[in-house]
Amino acid sequence: MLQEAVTKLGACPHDCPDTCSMIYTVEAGRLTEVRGNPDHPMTRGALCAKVKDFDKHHYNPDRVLYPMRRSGPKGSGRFARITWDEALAEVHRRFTGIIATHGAEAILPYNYLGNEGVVQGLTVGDAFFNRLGATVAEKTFCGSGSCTAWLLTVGPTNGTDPMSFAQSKYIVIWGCNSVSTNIHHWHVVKEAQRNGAKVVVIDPYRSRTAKEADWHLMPKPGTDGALAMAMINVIVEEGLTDADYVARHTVGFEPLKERAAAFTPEYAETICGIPAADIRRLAREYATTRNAALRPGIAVERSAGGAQALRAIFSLPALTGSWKDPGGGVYQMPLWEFPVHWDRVCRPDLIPEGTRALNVLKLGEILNGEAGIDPGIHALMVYNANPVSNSTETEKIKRGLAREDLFTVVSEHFVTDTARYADILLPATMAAEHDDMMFSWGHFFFTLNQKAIEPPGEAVSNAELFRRLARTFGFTEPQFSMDETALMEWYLDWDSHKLGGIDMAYFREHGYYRLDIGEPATRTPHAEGNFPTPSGKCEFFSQSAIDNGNFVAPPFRQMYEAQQGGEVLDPLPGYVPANERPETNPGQAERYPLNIVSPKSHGFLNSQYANEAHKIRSQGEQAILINPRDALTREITEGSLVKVFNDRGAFHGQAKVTDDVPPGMVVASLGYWHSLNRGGAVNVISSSTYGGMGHSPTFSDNLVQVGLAQ
Ligand SMILES: Nc1nc2c(c(=O)[nH]1)N[C@H]1C(S)=C(S)[C@@H](COP(=O)(O)OP(=O)(O)OC[C@H]3O[C@@H](n4cnc5c(=O)[nH]c(N)nc54)[C@H](O)[C@@H]3O)O[C@H]1N2
Ligand SMILES: Nc1nc2c(c(=O)[nH]1)N[C@H]1C(S)=C(S)[C@@H](COP(=O)(O)OP(=O)(O)OC[C@H]3O[C@@H](n4cnc5c(=O)[nH]c(N)nc54)[C@H](O)[C@@H]3O)O[C@H]1N2
Ligand code: SF4
Ligand SMILES: [Mo]
Repeated sequence: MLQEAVTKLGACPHDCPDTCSMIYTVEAGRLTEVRGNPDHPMTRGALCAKVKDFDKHHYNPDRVLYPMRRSGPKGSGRFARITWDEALAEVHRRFTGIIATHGAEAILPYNYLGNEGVVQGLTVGDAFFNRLGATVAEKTFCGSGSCTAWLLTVGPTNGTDPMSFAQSKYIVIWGCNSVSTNIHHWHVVKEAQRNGAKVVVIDPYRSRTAKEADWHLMPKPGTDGALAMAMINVIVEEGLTDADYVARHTVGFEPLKERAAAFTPEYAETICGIPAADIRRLAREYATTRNAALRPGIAVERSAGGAQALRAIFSLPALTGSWKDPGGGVYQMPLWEFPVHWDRVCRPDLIPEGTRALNVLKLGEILNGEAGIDPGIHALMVYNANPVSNSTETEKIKRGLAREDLFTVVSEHFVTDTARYADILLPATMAAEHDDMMFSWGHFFFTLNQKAIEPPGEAVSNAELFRRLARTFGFTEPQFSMDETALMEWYLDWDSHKLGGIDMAYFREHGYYRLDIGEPATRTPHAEGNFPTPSGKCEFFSQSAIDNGNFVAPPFRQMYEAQQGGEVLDPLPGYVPANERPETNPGQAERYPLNIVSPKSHGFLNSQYANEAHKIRSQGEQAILINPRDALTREITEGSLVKVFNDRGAFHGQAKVTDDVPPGMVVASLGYWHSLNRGGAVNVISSSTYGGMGHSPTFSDNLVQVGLAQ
């Protein structure tokens, strides 16, 4: 007899602002289709190009299905199957040996957002590693500088609802490629555009999103601070501020005005390259159009001055009073108001007093002993992450991972560039094979992901992996034996008014719930100030920047109170020159004259899917976008195999000679695997230097040279 197809409501597990609600179809125990949920107001029934055949991803024959032990040299990717008991016993034996000799801090967890769920995501191993006494990993790949800037200026508020952009009449998308990276918000922007909104994109190259804008402005990478300060200059000089709003709901207008006085559009033009007349026009249009919204992306923070630029950007709507309008204000990362007991998830109370934290953007230095740490790292456990693709100075990471005395455990779906170095490789489930609860950084919905099929082989969820590890180490805290549903029940703050009295049964029936924090069409959270800052106002001038100094906000260093980093910060927004630009670093630019920007690809999700032939076919091989002028002087023509390099490393790609990129800059998208690409991938050239705040990365602040490959 034919079995009926059954459906389950799920959620996309990816590190993507859209957090789509999905419908899994299962026939005879097999996942046969994954669709976007038509009822969900952001998903609107459609998944992106990456995930629309998600069922096939689950059945990829290359998946890691069993625990394995390395059987070839490190990096060879050769493994032999073992049992779970053997794998766990070996991890136990090696970890306890290392703890006995070097102390528990010699063990470093490295994880990020391969999966983004409250249960299976960024924080899944924290309680276990805290209990073990391991080094606390600080993980600031994405949004950390921006969040520090946000908290200093407006505090932990969700800000503008991305759905409120339907009401906007002027939209500035700043360093964000929404068409590829936030497609479900782009639909809202398009709707506003059809209703007469002007869409402005600020991006150093003509991205897919820039091509669809009404107006595209091209600052040099890492110079947004000058542009934003010049906008403030024009708004103040031309009397375009909302004086009443400024007087009642802001702190530090006078010193900001004084700081901005130097940033005439003419001066800013010399820094960012945008004509002064355009800067004036942008400032005037933004300040004088009601319902003007800002959407800064993740890329703005990726330079020495990125976070300071963002503080200037976040100051704009308080200067003009656009927080008063539905579809005004700023959509940054609206994750602050999800009612989750993060202290229960991460268990900071289990961290032994005095345990050090290390930032894993510096993994190469850490593993090679350059970071001057004692004890050095003798064991590394990687899960939800692929540092060889996504971290910085990745040649150095590979050298570190090749150390014979380093014990490396990796939990993965595939034998990634990182997994190739594992001593013990463990099989992980994909989304349809486990339960999870997703918060979002691109809308206000909690979304339940329900297990729809049994995992293949011996794959286990991350939560189950840490249950098994905790049992092996004899840890008895109750959460180490709670199943996924019990964890969700315990983690969510069901008493919060934002959950409106619903329960798990509601989620199982409906799949998602919109937080009770106002309706998108009318919502104006800061019309009357109400900024959750120390002063209760929008802080142009931040006393805490002086008093408390730099800090890494949650969630980047576990989800508990912000960590103070010590260095005193500038109390005002401003322009800080990039580390690596021809004007600021002429010595380096002599050898490496081109700035490189490495945004997200359209077809991959960070490094995920970049091992699947059909996805590579639609995305194309690694391309290096270069201006015809820079190509000509290097005898590069369309399709030439080129080498991109600096002192940190070299990788190859195919030249795409195009006016989409201005002279002096090249673009190479993130995600390609070293093992499948000729000679490395883009992060071999990325510096591990922090950006200005929150220990953000500097992926947009690197100089390289490009030449024909030999
Ligand atoms: N298709 C796809 N979608 C994704 C992802 C993916 O890998 N693929 N990854 C997800 C993740 S983890 C994230 S964080 C988001 C990120 O999504 P976005 O915020 O869109 O970030 P990026 O794609 O890195 O960069 C966006 C744009 O910023 C520009 N840019 C780079 N440097 C600068 C600068 O200094 N100033 C300005 N003004 N612009 C600059 C780049 O040219 C690029 O076009 O996307 C998520 N969505
Ligand atoms: N040059 C450059 N570098 C960048 C960026 C850039 O724009 N330019 N972007 C940065 C940003 S914004 C981010 S967010 C980071 C992303 O860095 P990562 O979080 O490392 O990125 P992903 O490639 O999405 O995921 C890593 C791995 O997690 C695995 N995984 C997925 N789900 C699970 C699971 O449930 N369990 C386990 N055990 N594993 C799982 C996947 O198979 C994948 O190999 O990269 C950063 N690096
Ligand atoms: S990757 Fe983003 S856009 Fe694509 S299905 Fe997942 S949440 Fe939706
Ligand atoms: Mo990210």
